[in-house]
Amino acid sequence: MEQLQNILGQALAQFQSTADEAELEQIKARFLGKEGSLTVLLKGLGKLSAEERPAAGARINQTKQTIEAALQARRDELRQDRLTRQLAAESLDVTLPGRGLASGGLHPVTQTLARIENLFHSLGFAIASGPEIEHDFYNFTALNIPENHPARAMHDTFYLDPEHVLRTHTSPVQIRYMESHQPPLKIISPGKVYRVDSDATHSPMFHQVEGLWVDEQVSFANLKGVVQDFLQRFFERDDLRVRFRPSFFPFTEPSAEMDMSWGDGWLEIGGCGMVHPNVLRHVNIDSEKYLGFAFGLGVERLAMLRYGVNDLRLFYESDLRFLKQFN
Ligand code: 2NM
Repeated sequence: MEQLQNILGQALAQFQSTADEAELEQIKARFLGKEGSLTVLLKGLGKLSAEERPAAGARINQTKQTIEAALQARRDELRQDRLTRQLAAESLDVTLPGRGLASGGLHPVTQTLARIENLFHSLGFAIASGPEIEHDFYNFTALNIPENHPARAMHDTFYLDPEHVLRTHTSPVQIRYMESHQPPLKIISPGKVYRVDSDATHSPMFHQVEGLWVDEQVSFANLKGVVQDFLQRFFERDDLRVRFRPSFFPFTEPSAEMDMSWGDGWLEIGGCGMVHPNVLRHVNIDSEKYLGFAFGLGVERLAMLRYGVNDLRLFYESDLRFLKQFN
């Protein structure tokens, strides 16, 4: 009896003495393991007399059950403590303010392109696009630019091979469109173009929008009206004036350069003309029945004027301090 009381007291005390779950299992072995003190007592029952044995066995088993219950209680306690600590360590304060996401914005040239497309669309023009790598035929030959024309020279044009170039204007889009559509047709072709040129006012890649209207009865007067209407809407100025100076392009005849009033002077804004009959012939449009006008505008130029940007290169330096102003 005394020994049992001792073992029980030690077991209860030692279970309480540790806060470590693995160590608790080692302590358990001291009492209930193969060599444990209670196990040894149970094995010793055989030495007792037949009369003493049942009562002693019952007491030992009772003690064993008490120890096992205490062990399980301590296990549960330690496990609960561990979970409580873990929950505290992993808790999140869902009321903290978020980190915030910086929102991006459209590049000023992209915004300008969208504005140009919207305005021409409202004037009845469809939007056409095409490849930036072009065959010599679409970029030059079909546009009545002869074999030895200076615009074909290496210093103006990025050649990929003797027959393929980075398009130097978006006119090839219009050639392709005229090949696959019958008049009347009324399109603009906005997009990237490439020329071997780089300084404060020239970028090797820039954007153009070209317009084309082919029908039985279109005149230079219509051209002037469309361009003036567009520019007045683009700059939101009813008093904006447009002036046309005689010029030369291989693909138009007659041809003109366009200026618009700006402050108390004039600014060159693009070129235009009546589509040359040779161009119409290249795309199998009857040049006796149809005629058309075409014009080209520089998108960066329009963006610089609209936003008051004085250096073209700012558009392509990816300086966020500059770009953020357009959000
Ligand atoms: C310009 C100036 C004048 C033009 C001509 C054509 C086409 F394909 F119809 F022949 N598209 N664009 C043209 C005419 C472009 O840009 C300064």
